[in-house]
Amino acid sequence: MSPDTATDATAQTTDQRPIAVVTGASSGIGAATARQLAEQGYHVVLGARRVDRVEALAAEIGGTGKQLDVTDEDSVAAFVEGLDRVNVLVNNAGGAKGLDPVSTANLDDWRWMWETNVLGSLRITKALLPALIASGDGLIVAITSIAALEAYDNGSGYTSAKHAQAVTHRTLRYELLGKPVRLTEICPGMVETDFSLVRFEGDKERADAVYQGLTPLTADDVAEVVGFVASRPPHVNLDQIVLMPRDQASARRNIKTG
Ligand code: 8X3
Repeated sequence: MSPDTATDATAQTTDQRPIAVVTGASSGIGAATARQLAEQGYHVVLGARRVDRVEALAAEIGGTGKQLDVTDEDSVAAFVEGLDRVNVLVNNAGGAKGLDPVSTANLDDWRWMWETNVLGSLRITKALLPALIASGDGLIVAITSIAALEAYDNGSGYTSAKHAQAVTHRTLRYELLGKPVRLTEICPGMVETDFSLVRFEGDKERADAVYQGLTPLTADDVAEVVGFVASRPPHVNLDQIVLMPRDQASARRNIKTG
């Protein structure tokens, strides 16, 4: 097996490319980021629950695809097994479920949002932190959201989870001061991916309606920003980047809402 089609950790050790780990890499921003970083010369290790998808994409971009459920300790342990050398971690796995007011909040949806966005990012970060520090020039990118900066009606399960994920990430920025690891938070607004399809439990009509009447960002728009961040020299830390479509001015205001 050539290093370009490596599918196990053993093969990675013979591959001299820097290693980037991307979670939630089976679609959307995660998949686009994996492609972007591979183009920039990284051996990308892609993790997602849908292992067939990450294996297929890994084969295409000369990376490694592994099953990963960030909500499951054992899955995270198996995923990081053999990952002794890591230069970049992109915490992208996460998402939203539902749009319920606080008064009728669905606790199962809340649990899922907190488990994936907050604890999921925490699990992977903890597991890979020693390798990122040992790399001498590590980078952790958290894909949060403008929901990590603002509250909006009916979104509290997601906005609270994104705020918590972001604060954990920002705290780590302080805690790692003096260590060779950069930390960047990327806060996208409306990006047309399967984000809304997941939020609305597969209701395509409702999901499509979110992006109708305006031009949203694409997953590639966000991935290019991750690529820019990763290509900065070691002394440059881009702390927080907010990107929205021109048609959106905040989580609560876009050209449709006025
Ligand atoms: C997605 C952006 O505005 O739907 O993270 O919360 S928003």
